[in-house]
Amino acid sequence: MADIVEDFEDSNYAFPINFGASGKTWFRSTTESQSGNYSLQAPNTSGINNQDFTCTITIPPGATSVRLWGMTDCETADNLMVFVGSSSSSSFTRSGFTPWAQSPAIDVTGQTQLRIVYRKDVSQDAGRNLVWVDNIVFTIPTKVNGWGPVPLF
Ligand SMILES: [Ca+2]
Ligand SMILES: [Ca+2]
Ligand SMILES: [Ca+2]
Repeated sequence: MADIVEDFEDSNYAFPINFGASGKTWFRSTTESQSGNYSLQAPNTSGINNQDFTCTITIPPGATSVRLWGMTDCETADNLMVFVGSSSSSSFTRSGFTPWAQSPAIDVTGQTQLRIVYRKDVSQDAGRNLVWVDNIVFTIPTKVNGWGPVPLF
């Protein structure tokens, strides 16, 4: 197994990250962190409702699973969600006030995009109205006979 890790402790990223639409982008923040000093924080969306704020990650070629940590301090009707590829079903959802928790291993086999979304419902903010992600770890399997990473394409 080989792991590709992003802990957001510097601005060099282990895989391409699109932080979102201009003006309301996710960003590196020291407000909260699962480890170290930095995490990935959703944009300030106070007063903004009925909208998704999306950070799109390019999945490293050959990766078969990903795990990440999430924390939320927002309204219970607003959600931190993680979507694989074009799926509309979230693989990891947190809402309300929840301390740091690690996602299960999420299957990303054959997929190229992972979307991290702060989804605001139709009304109301609560708490700090923020969500965070830290320590994103993609796993790339290696063959047991030592032939190296399994080619996907
Ligand atoms: Ca960190
Ligand atoms: Ca880094
Ligand atoms: Ca809301």
